[in-house]
Amino acid sequence: MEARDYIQLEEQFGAHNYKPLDVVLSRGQGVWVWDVSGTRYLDCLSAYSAVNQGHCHPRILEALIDQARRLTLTSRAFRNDQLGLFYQELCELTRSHSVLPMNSGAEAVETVIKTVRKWAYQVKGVPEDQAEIIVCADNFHGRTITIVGFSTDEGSRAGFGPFTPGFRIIPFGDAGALEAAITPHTAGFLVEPIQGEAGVILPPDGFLKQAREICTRNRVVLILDEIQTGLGRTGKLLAEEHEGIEADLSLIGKALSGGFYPVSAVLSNTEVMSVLHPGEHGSTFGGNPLACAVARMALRVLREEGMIENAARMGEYFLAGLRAIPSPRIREVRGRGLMIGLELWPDAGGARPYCLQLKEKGMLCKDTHSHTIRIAPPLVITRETVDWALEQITAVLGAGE
Ligand code: IF1
Repeated sequence: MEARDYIQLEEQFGAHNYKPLDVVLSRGQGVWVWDVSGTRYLDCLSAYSAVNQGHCHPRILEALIDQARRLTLTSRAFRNDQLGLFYQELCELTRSHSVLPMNSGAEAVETVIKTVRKWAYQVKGVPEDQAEIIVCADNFHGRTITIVGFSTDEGSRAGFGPFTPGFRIIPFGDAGALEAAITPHTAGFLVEPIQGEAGVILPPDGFLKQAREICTRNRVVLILDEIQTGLGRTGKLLAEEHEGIEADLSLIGKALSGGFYPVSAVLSNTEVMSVLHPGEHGSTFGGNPLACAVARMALRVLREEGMIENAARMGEYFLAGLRAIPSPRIREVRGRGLMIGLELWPDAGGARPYCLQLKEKGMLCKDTHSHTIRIAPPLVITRETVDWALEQITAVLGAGE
């Protein structure tokens, strides 16, 4: 079969909730992926930071196969020999007090919404059904009805109402607005340390530290959504480390499995999660032995193979290289570690045409919010490969033409 045959099947039988580039991938290894015709591409999306460890990491693959031969799913009606070890290793690594394992990132977000609401009623004394959670404009936290209900992106929410009440929206990065939005009913503040989908938007320096102080002073649970920024992407294990703070609850997912399996988790370093009692929350696959075995190895290779430090070094090098490209099209280069956004001037005609040109040069990038090209390769990228990528980007976006 040719690429067009696979595309035709997708178009004929699939829901049309995506408009992907017409590249049909069949193999991945490290930072590289190959399409069905054998053409090689540098993956500059990493499945939105789910493949931080590189495609098909051999040690994670081995852990997957080994566990899959023994036991994949027990339900939480019974215990298994991987869950406790996963809890212990994850808590030690993130200095967390406890963990609640789920599957998708959105499920982790929904879990934290339920948890902080219950904490507000049972511990903070907020009147029943009056809890409020503050979120930021231009957020992206997933695709469930509750989550898109507090999105400010019309494309994510139009036609899906009615929505879940109990959310207040403030401008991203505005500590004064956060303070002003807090009421006696405020349960939590949910925020991405860097807004990924919004176009790799960094908050003003010190914002997270201010948010930490404001939340502590007002007894508001600080929840950091690190599903995309976490697990080495920004050059630290968790992005919160750049500001030397600790969230009350942190959400991780995506690279928690190195791209092999849906695994997410709510990390708690306070008593907040103790409001949950047996039978009040869960999921069929949450905390299954296969997920835990894969996640344990995904976390292990991240540390043992120096991927977090490499992300910091290569990110700094990549950002400097991008900022040195003489280009009338590039408005701003933003990012931290290997979470990079290349914003183009509106008159450049949008980011997607350049993503198509980069694809012809052997690089797979994704545009976001029309004018920004995301650059987020697996954290194992080498300096030579970054140099090669900079050459392609210069050829497509540089001062020529
Ligand atoms: C799609 C976007 C990124 C996330 C943060 C929670 C979730 C995500 C910070 C939910 C998921 C994914 C969803 C995926 C594309 C991708 C995405 F473009 F949609 F917005 F990364 F920016 N918090 N992001 O980034 O996790 O339920 O997906 O496991 O919907 O196509 P999930």
